[in-house]
Amino acid sequence: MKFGALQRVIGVLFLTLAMSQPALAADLLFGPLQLRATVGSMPSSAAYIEISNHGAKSDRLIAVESDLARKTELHSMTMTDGVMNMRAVDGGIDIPAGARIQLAPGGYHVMLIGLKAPLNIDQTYAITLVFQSAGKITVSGLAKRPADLKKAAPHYSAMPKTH
Ligand SMILES: [Cu+2]
Repeated sequence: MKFGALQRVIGVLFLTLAMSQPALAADLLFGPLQLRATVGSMPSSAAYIEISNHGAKSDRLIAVESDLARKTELHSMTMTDGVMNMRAVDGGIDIPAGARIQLAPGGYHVMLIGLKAPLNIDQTYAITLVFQSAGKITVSGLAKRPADLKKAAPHYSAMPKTH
């Protein structure tokens, strides 16, 4: 009887292993891609997206590619003594199992440097996200006015209650 139970466990393990490979990409869920529409001949712009990892294993956003600009980089933005600092992310952004990362104005963003053409309001553009485990995933979304871009949501769980 014990042996039978073990066999069943092994059977389930094999099934899990067989299914885990194609299911990897589906473990990542994406919010809408948003791009900052350009004004005049702005040389660069940014793109934003929310990524949730519903899988059992952590993944990492290691790079971003696009045909929209000469260079596409993953950037972070931090405030130091009231000064905004923007820099290329070194080594990518970790997305632990069950976690969600937000690329949004004021934080992580996809930097499009040397745009080949303007990004027009309400037009659709695509970028390719490169993940360590899930590989390349192309997402598309609309360019929006800066005022219409979704801001980074506060981390409610980490925020102390006020009043
Ligand atoms: Cu940037």
